[in-house]
This record gives sequence, structure tokens and C-alpha cells, in this order.
Amino acid sequence: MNFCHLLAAGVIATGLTTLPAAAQHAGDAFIAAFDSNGDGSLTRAEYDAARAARFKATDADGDGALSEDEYVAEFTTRFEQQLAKSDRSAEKKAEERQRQIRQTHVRFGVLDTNKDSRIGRDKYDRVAERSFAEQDADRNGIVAANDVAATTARRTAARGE
Ligand SMILES: [Ca+2]
Ligand SMILES: [Ca+2]
Ligand SMILES: [Ca+2]
Repeated sequence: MNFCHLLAAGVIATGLTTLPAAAQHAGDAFIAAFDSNGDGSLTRAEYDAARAARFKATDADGDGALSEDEYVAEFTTRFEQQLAKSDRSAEKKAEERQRQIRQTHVRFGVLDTNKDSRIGRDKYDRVAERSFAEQDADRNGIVAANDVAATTARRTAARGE
């Protein structure tokens, strides 16, 4: 029984509706990815600092904008670290790597709204702003467990489940 099953079992046991595990995980992963002091909640300051650091690390040639190569290279580095920890077969990892890299190119195209093949801080920050707002359900500038629960419930309702 993994953590998700335990969670679902606990939720059912307390008589609440079952939370869809995927949305729950996305919210938790969002906090975990940027929660620099590890207290389980993400302040706007933590998020902004982590995003700024990531932008700087991604901008390998330091020209103030991310090229498609820089964007894909940064993702690939992070993804390889995840893969290294995974116990999937080499064949499955190769498949997953190919798929993820393809998606990263697509994501760059989506972020690059004016198609100049560059993502400057303005585009980067706009996307970050939107992602944070999407997770911060009660709009208090902190993404915490209560927001994840609320966002999960809202998405469930939106899907009509
Ligand atoms: Ca924190
Ligand atoms: Ca650059
Ligand atoms: Ca909040």
C-alpha cells in the first residue's frame, strides 16, 4: 500500500469524499519543488527566489533570456536526476526521456508567445505568476495544504466528477 492508498483510505474512513490523487499530487509537488525552508508551505518570497535562481541557472550564456537549447538543457539535467533515482528499466527510461524532451520543446513553444525563440524574464514571470495564483486558492500569498485541498476540490468539480 503506497502513500496514495493510505491517504485515500484515511479520507474514506473519515467520511469525506475521495480526493483525486493526481490533482493532490500536483499541488503537493508544486509546494515541494520550491519550499526552500522545508516547512511544507510555499510563500510567495520562497517561490520568487527559487524561480529567479532557476532562471539564472537556466540562462547558461547569461544574456538575460532563455533560448530553446538552454530551456531543454536545464530540464534534461533535472529530469536525469529524477531518472537516476528511478528503478525502471533502461529501456523504459529511454522512452520516458524521449517523450519528456519532446514535451519540453512543445512547452517552450507555448511559453514563447511572440515566437522570437527567446523567453525573457517578463514571459517567465508571467507564467510563474499564473501558476502560483492557480495554486493559491485563498489568495493569501502562501500555498499550503489548505490550498491544495481547495484546488483539488475545484478541479474535481470542474470535471464534473
Ligand atoms: Ca516554506
Ligand atoms: Ca540565454
Ligand atoms: Ca493560500
